[in-house]
Amino acid sequence: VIPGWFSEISPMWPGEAHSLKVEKILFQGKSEYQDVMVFQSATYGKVLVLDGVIQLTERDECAYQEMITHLPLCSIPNPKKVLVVGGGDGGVLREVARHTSIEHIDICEIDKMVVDVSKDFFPDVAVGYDDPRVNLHIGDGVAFLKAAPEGSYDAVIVDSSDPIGPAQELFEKPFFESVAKALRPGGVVCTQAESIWLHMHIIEDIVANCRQVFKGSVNYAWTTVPTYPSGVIGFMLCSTEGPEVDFKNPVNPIDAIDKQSKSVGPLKFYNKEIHSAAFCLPSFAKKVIEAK
Ligand code: AAT
Repeated sequence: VIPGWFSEISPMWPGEAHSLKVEKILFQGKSEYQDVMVFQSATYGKVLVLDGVIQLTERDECAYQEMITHLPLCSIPNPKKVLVVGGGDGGVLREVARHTSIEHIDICEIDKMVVDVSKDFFPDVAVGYDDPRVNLHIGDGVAFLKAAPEGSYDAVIVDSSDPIGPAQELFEKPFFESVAKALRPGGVVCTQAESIWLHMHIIEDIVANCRQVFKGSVNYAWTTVPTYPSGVIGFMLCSTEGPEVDFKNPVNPIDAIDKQSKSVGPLKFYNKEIHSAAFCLPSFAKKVIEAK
């Protein structure tokens, strides 16, 4: 550990630790679920850390939040009702709210401290909560989905932390089964699905489970986020049986929508070329993911 630097050390990426120079620690607390910290970094703006793991930085959050949201929502026509699991910082809400077709947004975040801290320190991210279509539920996403009415959502976005701690069950088959039940026929799910460089074994399990649970299409996409471990992060995109979803060729272009979003400024990362490109996999990953 280098004095004055934050190093991201975890058994999920043994033998490596990305470091950021700390200018000032702005918040440190312990919630019922995890350690919560916010610091001002020298080069990535403010940083939100849970249990020692970086959740977002002001500089690169756009890459993650825009991709995890618009990959699913631009793949279906007229999404109206969306559920976000996790994502307490509000960044995914900000992105969902760009879609004018949306009528109702539920969010189920387990940790109220994440919501409060984000509103205090990350106003450009937590701005997502200002949208009147948003309904915040504080609780476990697993229980929320079990109790959700069948066939009610067009899309579920699982913006979850890593599978150590409160998010563990969000990576397991029973959870995917309740997601499938909560979606309408031809509805879509996008879940945070870790790094092809570090977690091929986790990805392999997720893909195998999803192929059993989701009878429509099952795809893996990825993007670059410099402050996430190995600098990349992936998403599992699946659809339920019903109207076919071709994730690689978006049917709901964002360009027209983006011009209407006045309050949050234009998209910084997502566009239609990068949408399709996100599904191109390096050969080593293709071999594992497409063989399943
Ligand atoms: N958008 C920022 C990125 C995140 S946030 C993940 C959120 O999931 C956290 O706020 C955490 O409190 C919440 N969470 C964890 N478990 C649950 C649960 N069971 N139900 C509801 N919410 C939950 C993800 C960062 C990815 C990091 C990559 N290394």
